[in-house]
Amino acid sequence: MSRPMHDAARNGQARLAVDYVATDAPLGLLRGDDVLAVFGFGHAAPAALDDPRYLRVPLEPHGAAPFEVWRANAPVMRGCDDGVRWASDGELMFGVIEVPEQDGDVQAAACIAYARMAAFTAGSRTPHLLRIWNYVDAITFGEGDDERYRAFCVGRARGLGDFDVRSLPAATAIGRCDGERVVQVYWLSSAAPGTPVENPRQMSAYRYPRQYGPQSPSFARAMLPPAGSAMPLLLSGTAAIVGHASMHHGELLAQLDETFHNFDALVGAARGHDLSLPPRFGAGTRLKVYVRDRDDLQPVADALQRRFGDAVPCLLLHAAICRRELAVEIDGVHGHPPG
Ligand code: 3EB
Repeated sequence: MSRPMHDAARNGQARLAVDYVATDAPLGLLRGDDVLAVFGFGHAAPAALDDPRYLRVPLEPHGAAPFEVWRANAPVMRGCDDGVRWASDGELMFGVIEVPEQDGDVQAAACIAYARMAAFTAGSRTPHLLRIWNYVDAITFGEGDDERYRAFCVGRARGLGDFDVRSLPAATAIGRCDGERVVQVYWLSSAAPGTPVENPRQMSAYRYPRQYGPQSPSFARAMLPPAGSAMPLLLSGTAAIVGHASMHHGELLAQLDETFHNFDALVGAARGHDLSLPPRFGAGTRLKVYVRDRDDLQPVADALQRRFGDAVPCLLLHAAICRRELAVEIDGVHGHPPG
């Protein structure tokens, strides 16, 4: 027997809608009892709103500064336990952990954050990690294996403990630019497992060769949501990397084009699992575009306007990419246009 859509919550079906909302009154965004998370960006956004569902990401937006809103199934429960701020509708969990670095030890802070996240999610109704965002200050500071991104990768893997690379979540790891040495990790996990997707144009990050550090980065290129859920494909941070090599050093717009070639291939691979996914980015896509140099923000905004017009909501953020030669990185979600 088929059930009507509004029974989704009782049906055990995950639902997630991601939107960018312009408002002067973010508190109002938290009023909905289907709201799983709200994100503000940059110094103008409130630092806190006395609600674990709200998080400020310390990256400055370019131009309009919307809030990002995640809606799930009502009712959403929430709390703060074991150093974790969380919200959950029983099918999906949003969680956030912020760990200050002791004496700049990013490896130790990442290890603590990941061990805490792993323990918290494993003990919850929503143990399957779908997607993780990592914000680390001064991410390319330090030389060789002392580079802070490499140290972060070591701490992340240690904190995760034993894991199978074939079930790693999708992820973003980006440099915050505010000088606060706090490792900020937030995630989306679910009651039912998703399906990780790799990119045929890119080597799996967890197989990167030794030249990129002692611990290869622990993430999948994308995550398909649990079968039967009303959720978009979750796209990891994607840049102008082909195989394992960075392309187009010093060529901003060529890097942007290469990044979209990578997305075409990634969405193609995801469509191998779910042919109903639109082959092209459109009204069901949301992109967060991370740009390293302030002076590149407007050229990237112009290029996105030429490529998509207003068809694809994009949020531009000033942020450091974890390889110095990469000028731009993009993540987001991709699904069906709102019906
Ligand atoms: C790359 O493709 C670019 O370490 O979690 C993208 C997404 C990148 C996630 C991570 C790193 C991470 O390797 C960098």
